[in-house]
Amino acid sequence: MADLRTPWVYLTTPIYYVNDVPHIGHAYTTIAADVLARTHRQGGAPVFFLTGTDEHGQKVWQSAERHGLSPQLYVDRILPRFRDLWSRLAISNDDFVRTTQPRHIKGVSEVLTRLREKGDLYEGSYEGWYCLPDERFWTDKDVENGLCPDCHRPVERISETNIFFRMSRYQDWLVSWYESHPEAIRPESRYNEIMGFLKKPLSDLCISRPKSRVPWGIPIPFAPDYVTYVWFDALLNYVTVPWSLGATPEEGLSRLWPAVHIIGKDILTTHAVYWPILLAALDLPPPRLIFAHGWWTVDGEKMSKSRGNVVDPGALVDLFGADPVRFFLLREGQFGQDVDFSREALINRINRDLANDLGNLLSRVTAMAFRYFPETGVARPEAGCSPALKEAAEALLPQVRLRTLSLEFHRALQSLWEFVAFLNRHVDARAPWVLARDPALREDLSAVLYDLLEGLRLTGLYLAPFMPETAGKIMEALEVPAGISLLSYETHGLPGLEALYRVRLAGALFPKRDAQGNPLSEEGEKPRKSSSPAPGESGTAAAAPAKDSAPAPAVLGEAPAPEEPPINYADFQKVQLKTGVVREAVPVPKSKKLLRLSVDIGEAEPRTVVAGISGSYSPEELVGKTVVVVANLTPATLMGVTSRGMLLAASTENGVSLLTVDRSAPPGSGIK
Ligand code: ME8
Repeated sequence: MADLRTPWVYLTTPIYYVNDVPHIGHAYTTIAADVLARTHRQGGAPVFFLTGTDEHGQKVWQSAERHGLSPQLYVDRILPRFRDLWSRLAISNDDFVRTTQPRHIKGVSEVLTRLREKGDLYEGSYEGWYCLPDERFWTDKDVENGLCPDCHRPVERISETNIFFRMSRYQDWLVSWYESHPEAIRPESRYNEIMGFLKKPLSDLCISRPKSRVPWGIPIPFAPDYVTYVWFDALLNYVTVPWSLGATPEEGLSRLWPAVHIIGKDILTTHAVYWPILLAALDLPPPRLIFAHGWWTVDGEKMSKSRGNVVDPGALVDLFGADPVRFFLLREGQFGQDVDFSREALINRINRDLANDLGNLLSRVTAMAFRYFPETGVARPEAGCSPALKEAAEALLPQVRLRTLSLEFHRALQSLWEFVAFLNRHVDARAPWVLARDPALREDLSAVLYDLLEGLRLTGLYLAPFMPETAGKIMEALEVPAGISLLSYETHGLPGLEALYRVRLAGALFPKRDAQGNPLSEEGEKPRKSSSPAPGESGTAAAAPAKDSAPAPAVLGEAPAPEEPPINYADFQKVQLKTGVVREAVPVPKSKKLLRLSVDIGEAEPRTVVAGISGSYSPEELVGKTVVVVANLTPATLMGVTSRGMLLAASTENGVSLLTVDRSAPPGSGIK
């Protein structure tokens, strides 16, 4: 076989059936491919990213019938739902294939002719079971209790003459190819699944359907009574498009081939068995990589129309915007494993990761730069950025890219958020507002702000493939020349690159959301009036209650409920409040909410404090933070750890927000 390997990155998604509208599963695959495409482009590689729609076959034909439309009119009407969604989700595909396009039909006819000439097709009669939803045949030994072994829906008995592709001929070749290329199917569990499947003898593939039964398909040039089987037609899109791009098919393909196919686990067999065999029959090398990701369920259940729980990505974009949806889908689960969707999880991610960690950072830092250096801007110090920033950037940011390139999207985002946490700690630890009070410390103040602005620029650069619009807004606030997607890691990834920052004030990047997902006004972010948080909420005073999930104690500082008598000042003085600095934070084993903190409150040894805040804070972001501790509370043992203090925090609809001090105060300062 010709070796057609090139530096091009050719990326594909499945082409989706247009018998229904798109849902989050479709969006998931397409967003993942988009992030990969954008990351390659920022790395300087030429990319061809293809997605599209699968428009033939019995399912589409039957949907059209149900709607009283011709199949062509029907698919033309559904198509904009996909196209519009991709444009609203900022999908940067280079081409969009429809299997009803003349270029694709021409390519499929060409393949059929070539295979026939090669002797890989034959006419045979078939009697067996047929699964309509999967559009595939099964033998007696496959079918149990009249159900499809794949989707478990009823199968029909069918007997007909058809055209077959000699797939079995290539089985030994495929097995030995996979044996020497175990990296060709990812994750590894899917590779093992296919190797297991290939232990059984392969049947030949029936690639036609009689027109009398399925009239909606690509005609077979040498068999006028038949149309092409929809899967055979669909798989070929990955070559018919590049074929159509060159002066000759070979020239068009030779730039791009072989492709990286990102698919869901449901269509692994067609892609990892039928497809490479079809390619081999066409004398083309197998795909570079087939990555089969996991399945989205909704609140723990399969997504289906009959359950009425299909999540519409368009509605999510309407409410939350494209970037939060893109971020959530790739951050929430491991690509390759199944993931569960819940609105609550989405809102938590928006409030915590996006609004608190990233949005607040940008608005705080730009506000300070704007306020303290309105005339001159923040210039790069002579020595460049600090070694601390350099070290954090060099340790974490290349991981973002490497992990994305190996399709470990959630880990890539974890690394990026570790960098954001580092920047937040830098703000707390260097307290620019304290430096700003002393004119002698002006240079220090400028250097700290420069670090933070550079950190934000680098965050924007590495965030761009995941959240292009947000990255653009960050760059706009920093007044870095626009065109973020054109910025490359190589030339723009160095910490200390920008000479001067004249920032603009950044508005809130992400408004916080209430439980329904509606944006919260400042008002809405005030603590609720109830004096005891709902069960399961982390609670306001952050010392954990006796059990992990029990309600937390009442909120300190809230107005007492009317029936409670007021306390006098002497009562209040009984509570010993002190500032503390968190030195260490680790999860309490087997607990969902508890963190074990080591808090320096100015005593000989730091105190161990157990706090039910892990739903709202990650351990890393706590280290270095100044907190307010109730120091004279009777010790309590929680999940086997004795807590000698309690942290104060405000309770919001979406978790807790720790109390801290407005200006720096040494550990152990008294609070009145
Ligand atoms: O199978 N979770 O099209 P299709 C995650 N036309 N991903 C999901 C998902 C879910 N719950 N549901 C769907 C077809 N997907 C054929 C493909 S390719 C030559 C022909 C995604 O509209 C996932 O990528 O049923 C899955 O493989 C694809 O949508 C199936 O889309």
